[in-house]
Amino acid sequence: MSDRPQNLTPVVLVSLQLPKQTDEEIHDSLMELERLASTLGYRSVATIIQARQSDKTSSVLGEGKLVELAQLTGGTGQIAATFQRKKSKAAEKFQVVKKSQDVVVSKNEVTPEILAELVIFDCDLSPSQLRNVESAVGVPVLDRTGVIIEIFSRHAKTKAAKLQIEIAQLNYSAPRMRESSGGSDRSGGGVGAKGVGETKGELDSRRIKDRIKELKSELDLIQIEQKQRRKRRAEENCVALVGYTNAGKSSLMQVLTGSEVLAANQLFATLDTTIRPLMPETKPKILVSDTVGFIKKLPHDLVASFKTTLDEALNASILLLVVDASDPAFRSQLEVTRNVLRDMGADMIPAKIILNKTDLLTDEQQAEFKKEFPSGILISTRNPKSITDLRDELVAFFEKDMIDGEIFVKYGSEKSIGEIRSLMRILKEDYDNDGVHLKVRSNTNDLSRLKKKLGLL
Ligand SMILES: Nc1nc2c(ncn2[C@@H]2O[C@H](COP(=O)(O)OP(=O)(O)OP(=O)(O)O)[C@@H](O)[C@H]2O)c(=O)[nH]1
Ligand SMILES: [Mg+2]
Repeated sequence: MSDRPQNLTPVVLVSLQLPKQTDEEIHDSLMELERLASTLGYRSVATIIQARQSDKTSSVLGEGKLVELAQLTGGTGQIAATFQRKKSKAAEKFQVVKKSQDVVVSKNEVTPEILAELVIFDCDLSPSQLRNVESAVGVPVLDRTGVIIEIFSRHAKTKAAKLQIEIAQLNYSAPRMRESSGGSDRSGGGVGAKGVGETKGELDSRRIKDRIKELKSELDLIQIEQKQRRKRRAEENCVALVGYTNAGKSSLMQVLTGSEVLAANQLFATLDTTIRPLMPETKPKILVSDTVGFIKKLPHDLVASFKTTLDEALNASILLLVVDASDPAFRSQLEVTRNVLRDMGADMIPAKIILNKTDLLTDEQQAEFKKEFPSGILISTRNPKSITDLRDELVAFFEKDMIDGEIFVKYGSEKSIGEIRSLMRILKEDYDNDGVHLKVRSNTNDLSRLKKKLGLL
């Protein structure tokens, strides 16, 4: 932990180990939570794991553990009957000013010289659990969904992504607001304000509902446009890059297409689908799409947004399932990817497993993975030869459904040559007195359509 920037907000990570969960699952999940937290600029200074029969108790943790946690944050350790969530802007945004001294607190070691300013649970908490724990620890508490939604909201760039995240955020915060605003403050009604007998909580929730409706109809409009664009592309050859977050999809997109998409060592760097032609360009053109990454325990509301964005991938003729083969948890990450694709009905599309980041693997590991994934392709986006080989495989994939044919274009019909060049690969061209004889490799459909057009059929 010593090589981390020291100006990051110190946080405590908390995990519950339920009866069916193995130590390894808990460990991997906590490692991932730590990466999610660091994507938001937080630094984990302590981790607490407690074995529990259930995650549904009102205090989440046992009494003793709650006190232990509170010692790391400077809280009382007691659940207060009346607790108001901190109203400060900083607390709302989960950003708290950093304190001066810096001592790393390791697991279960209570050294409260530096107090954690935020607590993150690696599970989802109900609004009342969240409030109870906050009252005991005295600092804001986030759950896994809260963290992921926050990352999405910071990374959303396009209008559609922003709308989707705002809907997810409102759905997430609505029940929490109802809890904190209490049941009193009943109103007799007023101009444009609360309805008769409506409490402040009910008013807030009505406003939220209205806003969600508004956002959804805006989103619908955008999605109609997207669908039309997708329809136009349906005829084209498409490869979709899909996989767990941070697997290297955007990096692969960059090297396959020469485009400048954002690749970063962050979780959920990409939230929108980008489509670019494979470079050097092929005939017919092959389009590559980069998509949003997957993660375990994806919040419900985000699953919906994901699916719309991922619909793009459903159009593809082939999926490249990109995995970070240097991550010890990559097998379970691949499983998550496959499950999401199955849920979306995309498991019928031909798929190839791409084991990325071979530069971080030993020769023995590479040999082992080749055996384990005989049809997998090992690459490193940093090794140009492996990328050229992958590109050749893709071209071969699309060419295997093509046929060779001959087309004769009379002088005077040269306009068709442009269309032929854009759709087909020209293997040979011979000119004679009447026109040009072309030998082409093409889709069956394109070939017969053009032949009909030229009166050759
Ligand atoms: N060592 C190594 N690092 C790589 C390789 N490919 C990608 N990376 C790094 O892995 C990190 C994640 O890469 P991205 O391309 O952003 O991953 P992504 O799958 O698009 O991630 P999301 O957009 O979050 O879903 C970046 O820091 C990359 O530089 C590789 O072959 N070797
Ligand atoms: Mg990406």
